[in-house]
Amino acid sequence: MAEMLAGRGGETGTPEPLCWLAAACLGLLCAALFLGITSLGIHYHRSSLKSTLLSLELQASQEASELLRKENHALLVSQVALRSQYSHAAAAREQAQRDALALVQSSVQLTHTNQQLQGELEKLRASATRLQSAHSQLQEEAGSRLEAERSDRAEACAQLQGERRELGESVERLQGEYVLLSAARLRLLAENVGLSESRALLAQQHVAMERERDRLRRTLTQLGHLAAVERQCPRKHPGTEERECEPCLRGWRVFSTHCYFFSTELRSWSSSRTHCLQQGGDLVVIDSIEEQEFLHRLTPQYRSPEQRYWIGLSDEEAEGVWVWVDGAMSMERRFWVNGFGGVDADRDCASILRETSPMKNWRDDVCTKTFRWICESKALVETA
Ligand SMILES: [Ca+2]
Ligand SMILES: [Ca+2]
Repeated sequence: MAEMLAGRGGETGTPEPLCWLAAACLGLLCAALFLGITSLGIHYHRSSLKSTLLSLELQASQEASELLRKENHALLVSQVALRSQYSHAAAAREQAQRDALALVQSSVQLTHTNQQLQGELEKLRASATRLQSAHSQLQEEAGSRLEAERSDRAEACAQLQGERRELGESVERLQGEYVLLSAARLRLLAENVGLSESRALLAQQHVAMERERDRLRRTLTQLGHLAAVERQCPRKHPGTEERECEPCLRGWRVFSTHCYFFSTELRSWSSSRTHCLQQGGDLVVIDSIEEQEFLHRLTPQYRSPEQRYWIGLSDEEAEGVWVWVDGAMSMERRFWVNGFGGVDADRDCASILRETSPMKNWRDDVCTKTFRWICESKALVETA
């Protein structure tokens, strides 16, 4: 353009400074325009850069916000977990405090127990010391005693050896005596056989004599009856056989169908029985409560313990087995005084004595003692 401007100035003959000025102004204007465009581009470029930076910052801010939100959530979760852990830790701390208190108490108790055990240990140590001392003393005593016993036994052994020799001699003597005794034993056995035969013979004689005794008693009873008839049945008229009988002998008491004699003399039990047999009766046999009461009524005047009446009851044959004179066993209707009538080898005969209770007045006594006695016989005739 400057060149164009310069051509036009040369052709027309216009002055050159104006051209140059116009060219300069144009140049300046172009330069200014170039600068404006350049600065505008730069400004645009800066604005673009700022926008980009802002966009990047915004994105970064959003990411940071998201990160913060996540961290916040994580922190909340951590807070909840920490609170739960704190609760557990608080409970554990309380349990630990209780355990610690219990441990303190246990420690105090253990300390007390330890002190007691320490005291007992001291006592045991003292006792052990005493025992050790006693043990040593006993060992010494035992040693001395053993020594003494050893010497005693040695002496005893020597003595026993001497006795053994003497015993040997005695054995020899005894063997000789044994031979003699064996011969004597054989002689005694032979004699024993002879004695056994004699005993059997005597037993047979005894049975025969008992039978003879019973026969004689029956004869005596019959004779008594005959004598009673003679005494109790006097003839109504002399020279005639017509008789009138009394139920009992004179001096006897009648009760029911029997007669009873109460003696005034004193005799032993067997002598009393002999008298009754001679009178045609026997010692009284009490075989009913009524008879017991009758006898009780007729013995009022004799209250002394020595004034008893023999009755026909004894355990001479077998101790403790009480048998009446008619052979009946006294198993029932026993009217013993308490403490009497048991087993007593010295007291084999029964007597009665008027006691407070009419049903308890029997006593056993020594048969050879002399008491009164009561005879009983059947009445010769029945009373109306
Ligand atoms: Ca009777
Ligand atoms: Ca007896």
